[in-house]
Amino acid sequence: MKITDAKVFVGGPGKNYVTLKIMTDQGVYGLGDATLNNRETLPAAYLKDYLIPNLIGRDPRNSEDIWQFMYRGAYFRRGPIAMAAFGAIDMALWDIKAKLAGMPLYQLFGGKSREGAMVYAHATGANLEGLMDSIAHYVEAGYKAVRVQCGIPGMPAESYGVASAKEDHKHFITDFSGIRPKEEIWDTDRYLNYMPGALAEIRDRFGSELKILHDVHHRLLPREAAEFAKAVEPVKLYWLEDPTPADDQNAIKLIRQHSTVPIAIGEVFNSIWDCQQLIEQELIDYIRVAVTYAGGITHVKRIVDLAGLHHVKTGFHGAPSHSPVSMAAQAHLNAWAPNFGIQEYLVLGTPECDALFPSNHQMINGMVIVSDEPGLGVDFNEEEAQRYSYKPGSHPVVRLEDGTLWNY
Ligand code: KDG
Ligand code: MG
Repeated sequence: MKITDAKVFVGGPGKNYVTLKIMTDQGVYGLGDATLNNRETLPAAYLKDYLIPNLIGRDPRNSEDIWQFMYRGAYFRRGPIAMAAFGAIDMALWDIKAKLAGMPLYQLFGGKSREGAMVYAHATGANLEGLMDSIAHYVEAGYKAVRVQCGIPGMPAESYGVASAKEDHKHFITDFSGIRPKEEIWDTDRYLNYMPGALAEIRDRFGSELKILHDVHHRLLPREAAEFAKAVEPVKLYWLEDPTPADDQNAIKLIRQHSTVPIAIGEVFNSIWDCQQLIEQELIDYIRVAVTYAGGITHVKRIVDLAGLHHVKTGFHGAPSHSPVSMAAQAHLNAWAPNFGIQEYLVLGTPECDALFPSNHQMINGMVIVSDEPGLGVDFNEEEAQRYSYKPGSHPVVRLEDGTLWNY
């Protein structure tokens, strides 16, 4: 069996999904997602210029050897661009393998460990009142877990995870007016003064059952994060995400020494080596990697197994930049993983997205029910894809009030 061709498409409804399709001499094809948010053309170029020419003629069933060839063969290892490109190829090869076996992908990992995988939605408000409405919206829709972000009094409205108006419970990261980023202002003191009380009010309003998550989005210094984690301990968060930038992983020790709040980190990690210290030293409770940026199923499965040895559960990244292809790959891992925790879930099933990526994965009452079709269980409509093309866009950047550049 041989790989005969592979194509890369960049575009999508309001997105720049990077979709890979690998064709074989037996008519079976596989799909992968290499969408690296706001840098989409780079993994696409890596795929087109270096990887696809090296795939033609190889046996697609040898996914491990192909993974090692891409990783070890590159010499310059790791990095989100390369790992996103490897990830797409790896997903497509597992898709082909499971289609050949005539089984849903989770069967190749060891079958299902659960019937449905709990997800969390993003509730958001320009202020606390708006956030309360947004949480109520998701609770009524059946979600058991909700991430909560709101505007901070005295801080400019535009901030990570915060809806600028009552935008149907949504917030947007990418600005498609061009590649020059918008700037947002961050004020740590205002955040530290306001957010613990706001979280306590949310807990009071919604009671003890709701799983409440909160994303600090890398904004605090270690001591500030420890203060915050201590202050929010009575709220019993499901998790506190990215309290500090995880470049300095020792910093998490300080937070651990001061608080038992569960910590979730890893959405910007792209290799098991990024995760190793936090997992082995048991400094986190949830690992947030995504199959898209972390080398695909082959590599993420290794991370999940390492995490399992240290009581760390999964909480895969599922921001709206992930296409239904990588979300399907994660749905299969979530169905299998013995140490599954929760899945971030924002593929908001628009008719345009469903037409581009038809699939039978379902979301019922805040749970993803994995498709039983052979392979990843998601298809790609190439005719629909012709409607879309790459749109330049960017993440905002963040500055402190005095102009100092800060962590987005
Ligand atoms: O592209 C950046 C986003 O993926 C990130 O900001 C989303 O923090 C995020 C989250 O938790 O979904
Ligand atoms: Mg996050």
